[in-house]
Amino acid sequence: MLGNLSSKLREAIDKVTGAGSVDKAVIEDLTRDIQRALLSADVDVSLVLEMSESIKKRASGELPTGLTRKEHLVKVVYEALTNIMGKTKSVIELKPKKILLAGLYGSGKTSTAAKLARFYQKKGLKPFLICCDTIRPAAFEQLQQLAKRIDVPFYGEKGEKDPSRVLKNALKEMRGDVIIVDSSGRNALDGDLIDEIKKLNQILGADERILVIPSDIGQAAKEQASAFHNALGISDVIVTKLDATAKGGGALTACNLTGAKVKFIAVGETPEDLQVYDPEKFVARLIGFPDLETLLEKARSVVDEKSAKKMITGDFTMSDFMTQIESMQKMGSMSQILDMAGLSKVAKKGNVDEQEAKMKRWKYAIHAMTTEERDNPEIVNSSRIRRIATGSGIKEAEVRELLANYSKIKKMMKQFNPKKRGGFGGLFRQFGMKF
Ligand SMILES: Nc1nc2c(ncn2[C@@H]2O[C@H](COP(=O)(O)OP(=O)(O)OP(=O)(O)O)[C@@H](O)[C@H]2O)c(=O)[nH]1
Ligand SMILES: [Mg+2]
Repeated sequence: MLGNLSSKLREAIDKVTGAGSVDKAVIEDLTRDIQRALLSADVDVSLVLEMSESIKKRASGELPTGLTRKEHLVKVVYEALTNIMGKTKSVIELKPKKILLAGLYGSGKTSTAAKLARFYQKKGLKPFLICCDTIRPAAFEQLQQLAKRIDVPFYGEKGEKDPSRVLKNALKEMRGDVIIVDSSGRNALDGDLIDEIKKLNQILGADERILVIPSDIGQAAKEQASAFHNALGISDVIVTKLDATAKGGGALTACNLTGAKVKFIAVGETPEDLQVYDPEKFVARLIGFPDLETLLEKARSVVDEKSAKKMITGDFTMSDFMTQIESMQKMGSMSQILDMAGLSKVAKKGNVDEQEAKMKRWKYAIHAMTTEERDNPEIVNSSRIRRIATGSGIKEAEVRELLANYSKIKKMMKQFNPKKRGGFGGLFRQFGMKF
């Protein structure tokens, strides 16, 4: 899978780790190899330069404790790729929504429409499919058959030439909660296509404007992504045909250009062949590193255990507090964490969303603090609060609440310090943490 990029990147990493010591020349060499690998995978040139610079900077940096140079390099390359395509497993919101699919001829829009319908159907929602491809002769039948196969309602008007009219009628006629609109493709980008899809977007008021790109798109990705992005404001990317051998650089380019992230990947022709984007699985394949998941797990536990220990013993600064908040966000949304902890039933949905939004605002407030304030939050007086509030766009009352929460948690943690008798030591030892 994604053969070229994977073997070249892997070779580049192996070469460095084969070298006795990692000096400037070795890092230069690595950077050039990575550039070559990305270029040959059809990643856009300016993006290649940008990425290889950041990889170079980080690869020459200090080696984190607990990681070998090789592990560190894999992690750096991994992060450079996922920064663009999506750092976390995509969270798919299960609520009523309107989806518009865009992409050139044969990119996989129609198949993806059915795949998405099947996905939401399995999650208990009521999707319906609308065929707004009035160009290709068999487009109507193709989607109709797929819809029948997965038992999802379908709307189309055979013989009608105006896709806007079809969409308007469909919206009047159909009831359901996930509306999926398939649009027509073209051989090349042209004004008609762009005008047509813009109109469809206006009528639909799409919540998700998804760019469907085949994994073998190559250098054309840039032009297509920017044309669709200018017309619609692409919100997500779906990469199709990842079951076939392909270079895959186009996905990177498209995400970088639109700022959108990969939402799903398609790995076959049937409606079942859709997977939620998972950076670890995706990039492991991309850089040809099957044991990537284990490696990242290790890297994460080194970092997290250190900060978790600080947290648990009550010996933490505002920065540690932020690390905790960030690592929680990296793990997915708060609602997912509550889910994992079996708490989702307890917390009403509204509260969880509120909590999540609050965590985000806290993060902004902590960012607006000086290093001194983060290390010693006790020094944050009223005038500092005012400055932090202004700097982060957060209400003063909320900055106060953050500080109060920090102190409260710190006090509580100190009280239950696992090193002390009657503390939480036993509990944490059960989870394999030693004190
Ligand atoms: N192997 C494989 N084939 C795929 C995948 N996605 C789509 N295809 C196939 O690619 C071809 C084109 O897919 P469509 O879904 O019709 O593409 P489209 O974008 O709707 O094409 P137009 O409507 O002509 O613009 C079909 O033969 C699909 O079965 C995939 O993930 N893997
Ligand atoms: Mg189609």
